[in-house]
Amino acid sequence: MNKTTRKALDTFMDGLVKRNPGEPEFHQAVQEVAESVMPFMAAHKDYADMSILERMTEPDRIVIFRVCWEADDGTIRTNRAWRVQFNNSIGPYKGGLRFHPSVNQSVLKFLGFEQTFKNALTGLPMGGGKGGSNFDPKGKSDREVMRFCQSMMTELCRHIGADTDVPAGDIGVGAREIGYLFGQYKRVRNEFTGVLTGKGLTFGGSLGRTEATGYGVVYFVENMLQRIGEDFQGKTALVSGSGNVAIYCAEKLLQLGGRAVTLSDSTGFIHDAEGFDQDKLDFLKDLKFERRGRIQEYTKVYKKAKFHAGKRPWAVKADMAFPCATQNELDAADAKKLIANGVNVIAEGANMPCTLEAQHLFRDNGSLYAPAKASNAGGVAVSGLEQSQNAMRINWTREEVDGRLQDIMRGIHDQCVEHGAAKRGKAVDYVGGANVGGFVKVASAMHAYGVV
Ligand code: NDP
Ligand code: 2IT
Repeated sequence: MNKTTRKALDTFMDGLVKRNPGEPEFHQAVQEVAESVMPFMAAHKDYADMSILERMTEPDRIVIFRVCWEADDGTIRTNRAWRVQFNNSIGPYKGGLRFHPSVNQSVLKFLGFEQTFKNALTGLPMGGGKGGSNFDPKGKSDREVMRFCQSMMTELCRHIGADTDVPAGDIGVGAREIGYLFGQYKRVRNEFTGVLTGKGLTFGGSLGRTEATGYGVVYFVENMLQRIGEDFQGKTALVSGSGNVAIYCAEKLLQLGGRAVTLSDSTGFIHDAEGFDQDKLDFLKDLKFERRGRIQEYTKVYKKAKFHAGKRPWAVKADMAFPCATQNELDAADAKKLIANGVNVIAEGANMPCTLEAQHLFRDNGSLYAPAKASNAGGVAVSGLEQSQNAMRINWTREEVDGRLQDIMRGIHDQCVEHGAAKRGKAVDYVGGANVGGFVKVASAMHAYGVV
């Protein structure tokens, strides 16, 4: 980046930080995109003249509301919920709902901002949005979760719709929550439409949506490896998290000849040096998705595996790393350890799991580094396919959906290569490629609309 562009970037970021005080995650997500897009805009003056980046970093609107519900013991609880409708230039707002005590406006703005670029990369007509609540589903009964979801949807249903805004799952929101949310939408609006994705298979869900994010990450890396004449055979992987993304990432790695050797949750990580085979993954699916247990229980059954309380897996020796839990779970110290251990492939399953410093270390090192908005787009891509199936009132087979997912992930990979092409013997800049690829699509639509 030359001096003039660096100065323009700093001035832009100073303004953004002033306009959005106390939102560090949002600043971080914008900084990463601006680092890629400002040099591009220096060569494409019409985007700068139209203030596209300034407009793109201001959400269209944010709805904030109270959610009251009654706990099993009769006490009345109050949570806060949000829907950030970030940008609908290329389609209805689309993005998940997160239920976690750490949810706040900064987290949801970073997620909605990133979603806008990710959705554009899929090639499907989806804008960007995100929502959620500081509600903590852990330790709550099914009935409590149901009452919370019904109360939340009673308000949310005024702001969403199949052609307006289509939420889905994210941390803490899976099949159970989507069922309760969809049931309440249908009841209040008297409408059976594709207003949510990730639905159950008996009421409009798509085959393959549950697995799509984790499988998609591995398909993305398969493309990266193929480009340099490699594959997964015999490679080991550090995977963090043990939710929807992490478990299906480990499953697809296994199917393609690799092995995950770690998984984690908020209590610590497990290390199984032999790797997770299908029996072990089935045990983990039951433990985490049905019984909602803690990861340590795995080591009671598989006694050779070790549990490391309160730790993250990044110091374990392996070939690849797939952070699939949450934002900023891999920092500069972790990145240095990974590089020192020879881990050369880092693919983000979670959204923004690497700090900006960690990301810079990987890029400077020439690692094969896949940024979230490219590598975890498989989930929202199959959500887009679910919307199409709902609109046509048909269901595709698992093979049809999986084939389309593989095509979409290859398409995203190729856009990254196109816009982040290797220069002077350097590695492909997948971060720059994803940011510029997503930006160009949204920006050209905004340009066409004039000043709106
Ligand atoms: P789940 O709720 O299914 O699983 C989340 C996992 O991450 C759990 O193992 C959880 O542990 C762990 N985790 C969550 N928050 C923290 C935290 N603050 N510290 C440590 N561990 C934590 O969520 P998903 O698998 O759906 O989502 C994981 C990531 O992937 C998120 O960043 C999400 O935004 C992203 N993503 C999800 C998509 C999807 O389709 N579901 C699509 C694209 C991205 P514990 O159970 O102990 O809380
Ligand atoms: O971060 C994400 O892409 C998701 N949580 C999935 C969003 C969706 O609409 O399927």
